[in-house]
Amino acid sequence: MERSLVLVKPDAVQAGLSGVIISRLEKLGLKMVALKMLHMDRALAERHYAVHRDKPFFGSLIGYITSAPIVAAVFEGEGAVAAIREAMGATDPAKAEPGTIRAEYGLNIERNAVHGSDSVETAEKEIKLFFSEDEIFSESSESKG
Ligand code: IDP
Ligand code: MG
Repeated sequence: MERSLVLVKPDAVQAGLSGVIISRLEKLGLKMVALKMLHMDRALAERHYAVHRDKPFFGSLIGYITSAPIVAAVFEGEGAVAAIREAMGATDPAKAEPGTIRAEYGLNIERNAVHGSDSVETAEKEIKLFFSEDEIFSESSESKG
């Protein structure tokens, strides 16, 4: 089953929006199969955002994402990646569709409340950075009873 990694970013956790954001994703009909709060260290942040290493905003992004705890979750369901990207809205909250999570809760293009994997392949890699298989409670992997 398709999975996506979601991060509630430091600005949203600090603002008390973790529950609201998780709830909105659950209402898409996706199943939350993993959840944890953590404070990302530099090494994890640089691996998670490796694709942006050469961007001018990379240093600031790493500083921001490691500045305070985040909430990490895995959502599972058909079309999970695209459904979550649509619910999040565009990277820049100012350009995000009204009613999307970033339009409602994002502060600016960097502090934009939420991360969601951009493809099924990326999701698989990202999930491995944050969760071990025994922390993921999907029907396909739950045989412990
Ligand atoms: P995405 O999160 O919508 O996939 P990406 O382009 O992959 O957007 O960028 C990753 C993250 O880097 C964004 O969510 C945002 O926090 C930050 N970011 C992206 N573009 C900029 C920018 O132009 N200035 C500052 N931060 C940015
Ligand atoms: Mg991206």
